[in-house]
Amino acid sequence: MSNETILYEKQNGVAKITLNRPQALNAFTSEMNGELQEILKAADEDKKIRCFLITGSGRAFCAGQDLKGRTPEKKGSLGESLRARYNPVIARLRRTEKIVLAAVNGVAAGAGCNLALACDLRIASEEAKFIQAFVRVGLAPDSGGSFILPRLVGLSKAMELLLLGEPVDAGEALRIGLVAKVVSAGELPNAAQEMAERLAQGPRSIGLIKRAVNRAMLSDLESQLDYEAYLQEIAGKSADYDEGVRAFLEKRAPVFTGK
Ligand code: T3D
Repeated sequence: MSNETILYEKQNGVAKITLNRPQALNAFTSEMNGELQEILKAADEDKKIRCFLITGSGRAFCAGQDLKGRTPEKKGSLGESLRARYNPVIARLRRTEKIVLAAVNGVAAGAGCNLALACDLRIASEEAKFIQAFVRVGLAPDSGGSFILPRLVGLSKAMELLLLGEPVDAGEALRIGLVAKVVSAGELPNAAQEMAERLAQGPRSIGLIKRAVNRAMLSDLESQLDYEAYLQEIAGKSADYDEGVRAFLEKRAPVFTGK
């Protein structure tokens, strides 16, 4: 199966899913979210697949929501967008018993960062950067970031990353436990495929390990995803969000007013 915005390949029990809008750093459009949901469902139902490997085309992993579709005339309801387009993806990645590995090949920002964090493991290239970019455009965290990030790095570091929106490079990501391993950009595809195949060949219990940790750490995920959507609906109606998007598209720093 191969679509325009998502590429899909199967090899040795691994479903390799590549976000494929490199000209926009693999930012999400509705079409891309829809294709991703379809492909994840198909991979989840395929008994031969035991591991998902998610990566990006070109120089980025994923820059989150495509902000070109978020001007005041086009933005619509951000709460509805999250409930229909992002939350089902995050819930699927966590709830499948298949192990999900992200090969973070470049920048992962906003919902793109939280997509990577919702995976079970991350292997990063030296070029990778993780950015909780929401605050930079006047938004609150979504796609599970408010729930998963503090569980990965602790409350204090999570608040720092969410409130300041500064990039975390690959070395720092390894140090704070965001990623399992860092390799060179050239090594990433093989290193990630190798790790994915090892997971795909693991015992029946690896799915049970995931279920156990989900139950211990993530049992309220769905209600937090819904709460994030509620908060993003408020943020999406703010003047600061309109300014944040305008500033990004005009390639300048935003001037926020707190409104
Ligand atoms: O439904 C909803 O709206 C709610 C859900 C929200 C979830 C979210 O994800 S909100 C957060 C959205 N994402 C961001 O705020 C990140 C925006 N991007 C950036 O901050 C930067 O592009 C990066 C830090 C990711 C990378 O910077 P850099 O300097 O390496 O690249 P660049 O020059 O900024 O971007 C390269 C091109 O990609 C550029 O296009 P151009 O000028 O060459 O034609 C840029 O506009 C485009 N691009 C990057 N990110 C996005 C994007 N285009 C649309 N949307 C993007 N998110």
